Amino acid sequence: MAAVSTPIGSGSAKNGQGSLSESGGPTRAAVILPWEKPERTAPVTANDHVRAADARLAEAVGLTASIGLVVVHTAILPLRQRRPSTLFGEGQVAMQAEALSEAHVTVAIVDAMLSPVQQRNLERAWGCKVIDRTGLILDIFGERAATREGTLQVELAHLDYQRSRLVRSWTHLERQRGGFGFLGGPGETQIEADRRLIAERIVRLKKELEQVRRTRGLHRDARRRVPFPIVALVGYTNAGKSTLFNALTGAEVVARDQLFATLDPTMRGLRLPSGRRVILSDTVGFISELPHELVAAFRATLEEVAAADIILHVRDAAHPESASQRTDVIRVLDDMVAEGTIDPAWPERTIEVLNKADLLGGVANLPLRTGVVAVSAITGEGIGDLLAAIEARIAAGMELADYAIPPEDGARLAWLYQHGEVVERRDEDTDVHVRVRLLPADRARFERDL
Ligand SMILES: Nc1nc2c(ncn2[C@@H]2O[C@H](COP(=O)(O)OP(=O)(O)O)[C@@H](O)[C@H]2O)c(=O)[nH]1
Ligand SMILES: [Mg+2]
Repeated sequence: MAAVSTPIGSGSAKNGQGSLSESGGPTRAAVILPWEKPERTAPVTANDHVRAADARLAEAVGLTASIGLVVVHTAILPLRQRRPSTLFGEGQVAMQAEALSEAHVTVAIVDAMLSPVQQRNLERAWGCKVIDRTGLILDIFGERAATREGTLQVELAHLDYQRSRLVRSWTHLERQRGGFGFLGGPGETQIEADRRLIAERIVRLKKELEQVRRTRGLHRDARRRVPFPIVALVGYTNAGKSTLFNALTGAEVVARDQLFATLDPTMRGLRLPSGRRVILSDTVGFISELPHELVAAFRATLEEVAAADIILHVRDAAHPESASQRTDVIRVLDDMVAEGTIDPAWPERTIEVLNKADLLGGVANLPLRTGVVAVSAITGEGIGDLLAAIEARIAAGMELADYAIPPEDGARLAWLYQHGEVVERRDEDTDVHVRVRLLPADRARFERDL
């Protein structure tokens, strides 16, 4: 396979926009995928091989874009051997140096594990920051860890990674991006700390993590914060979760409500056809060949899923590895059952969403099974059916409850009308008797807190 080099938007770079990143604009990034020849005996055709490389590159581009970097250049570089000094061959390094500078790239993501030496040599040759796959993924997890446990877990994985690395300065990016992201560094103190300090910190983190684990329940902060059922999107990176998230909520006025304005940007309000409000929650995508040391950190980012009332398992139906991706997602959630981080009934509140139906000739071309809905987040086909399926799933999970409420307690009564379906009401002198259908979580909340 020949080297594929696709400068995206390099035209605009020539118009002087390349200095944007220095003046605080979006960071211009490149994504470079080293690609090894398949074994001669491997049961794949040359065509499969190219498709697999393209899919892998698309994943890396998606990951890079998800932390706000603007991808202006991509390349797939066939590897004949892994050179210890720079991973890539001399000619490849030189060609990329030219392309990167022409596209005014300030960060190059290499979609592989790099040794500290390779990373440093590439940074010198290319005159920009070089981040490897592990570093990129850690940054994504760092941005998305929402709970104490998640934050600790990600920091732990980062320190582990850092321990084997040379001290580096990240000040340029840190200034630009700020926040918690590890691309910008978890704080100068840790980056500059010597190995002994890092080791001490790891020991302390592990202790704290144990402490947090002992006290955690299945009830999550995110769940308590919002008064509506949560619908969480899970699935592989590039399956179309964010596109679906926008397709479902795009025209939603509710998003501008005070309540939703205070939620993080990965949560948004959505009104179902019946008028019921739910919260849609986008999550960190699954990543192919996740480095082993990042597995725990990844799972910690799935907490939102555990707390969700409905899980939408979004699949790229057109992906060459669609079936094995499906199995992976199910296995990870099942493992979380074993860990006690999600309840065993999760499949009952899950809807499988076969996305990208447009690439397979439309929704009608996809096999229909119960619990599965085919859609195209891009064309909008099937979205109505998906909304109906969410609605039906929520209704199926509801329980009937009877309450007697003093008439002066208008707030509690209003709460029941807002969160449930009042199926019967009898107003008597002393009490209002209502029979209401409620989600189990809402019922528990009403009986406990209200
Ligand atoms: N053809 C097609 N492309 C889609 C569809 N949904 C998403 N995509 C594309 O797939 C890529 C990844 O989508 P994204 O929503 O970022 O995936 P995420 O990583 O799961 O959030 C983007 O290039 C989308 O434009 C779809 O229904 N059809
Ligand atoms: Mg996304």
